[in-house]
Amino acid sequence: MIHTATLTELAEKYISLEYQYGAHNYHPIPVVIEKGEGVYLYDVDGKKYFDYLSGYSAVNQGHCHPAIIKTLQEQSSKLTLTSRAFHNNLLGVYEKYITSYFGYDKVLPMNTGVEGGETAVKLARRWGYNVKGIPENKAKIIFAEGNFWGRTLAAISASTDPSSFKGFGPYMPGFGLVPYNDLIALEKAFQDNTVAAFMVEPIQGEAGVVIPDDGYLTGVRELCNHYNVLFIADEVQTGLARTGKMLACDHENVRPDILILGKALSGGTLPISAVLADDDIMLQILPGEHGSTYGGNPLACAVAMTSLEVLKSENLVQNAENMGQLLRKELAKLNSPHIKLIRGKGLLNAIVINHSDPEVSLELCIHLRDLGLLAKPTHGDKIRFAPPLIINEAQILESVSIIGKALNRLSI
Ligand code: IF1
Repeated sequence: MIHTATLTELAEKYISLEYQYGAHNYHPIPVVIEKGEGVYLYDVDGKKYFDYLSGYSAVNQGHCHPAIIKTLQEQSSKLTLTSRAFHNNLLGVYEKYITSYFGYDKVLPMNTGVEGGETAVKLARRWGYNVKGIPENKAKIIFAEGNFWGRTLAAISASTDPSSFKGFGPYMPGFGLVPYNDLIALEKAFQDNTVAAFMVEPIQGEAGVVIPDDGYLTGVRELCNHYNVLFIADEVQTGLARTGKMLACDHENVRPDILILGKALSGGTLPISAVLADDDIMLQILPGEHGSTYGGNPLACAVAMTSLEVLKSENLVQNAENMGQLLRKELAKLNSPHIKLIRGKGLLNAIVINHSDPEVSLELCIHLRDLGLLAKPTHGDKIRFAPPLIINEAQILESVSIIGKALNRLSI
């Protein structure tokens, strides 16, 4: 039994509306948020919390960042959508900005992270047929076990998590799997010359912040070069300063052939994703062969440029690195018998607790909530700690004090 604070009538009212009128496709932590500002969230009763999920790394710049909101307000009162049937005065400016920001020839703008993944898979297949010479409809894309790149039928066809794919078959053909962090298995898979690409997260977020061995990404790059296979990096969650580098691939200075970004590309204000590649890949898709209603809309272009600018102007890469090191050091100093493992890079961290029963990690998150910090378990015994990258030293120390108190409240 979890002995925790009960919800107020007001909070219960909002939750019951969701239960009555909304699909039951989530099981949220019982808290009702009304306001976000920087590293803090406020519930409908005015209680303040540290946000240690950051919208799954969509809010790297902090909630309602003033500069991003200013851009959002100004552009949204001027022009929000032209569709791609017409040009506008922001798309080309944004495309130049983001391609020089990350060093690629071109960008294909989409909306959600999973649309970015779908776009990358389509680009890889088309490149496989037109450039690598793979027979029509025979292209294979390899993924790593434990991957997560979204909820579409293609994305779940690559999944090894039954809660993602079970009961939604039949699945996308031409997808293969190798163990994560295993270069021998990857090279074996590449013996098949119908393989067009390998799509991988540089750190697996949903799997519980699984960090591959040093040299893994370098090995992926070398094998992809050797076997003429495209390296697709899914940096939807790990990108944009989250891991203490602008891209997680930068930890090994490897350059993927196709880069997928999302989430914090808008600072948590609206869905914006982007797929970057050089001309030999990007120009395989011809006019009218791919796109979306909102992809590259002028509001998204304006917001994305400000969101990217904030990462640099507020030095969030370095802050994520410094505060991440401090967070892991202070968590270790707790010496809690409940903590089995602390792992992470930058401010993408997780603790693995010493209890396999998912009820225990949920109980811990409820105690954290009562003490003023919001976090969520992933895959049973892991709890992700990923605050906005603007967090400062005093806030880290206060957070760890809360985490220590919550661990001491565990009833086992
Ligand atoms: C949910 C998880 C995280 C992602 C990576 C692509 C996407 C995601 C590495 C797709 C999205 C989100 C989805 C969201 C919760 C969250 C999540 F728990 F589902 F797995 F972060 F780990 N690549 N991740 O992490 O991006 O289409 O959602 O914009 O489905 O509840 P999206």
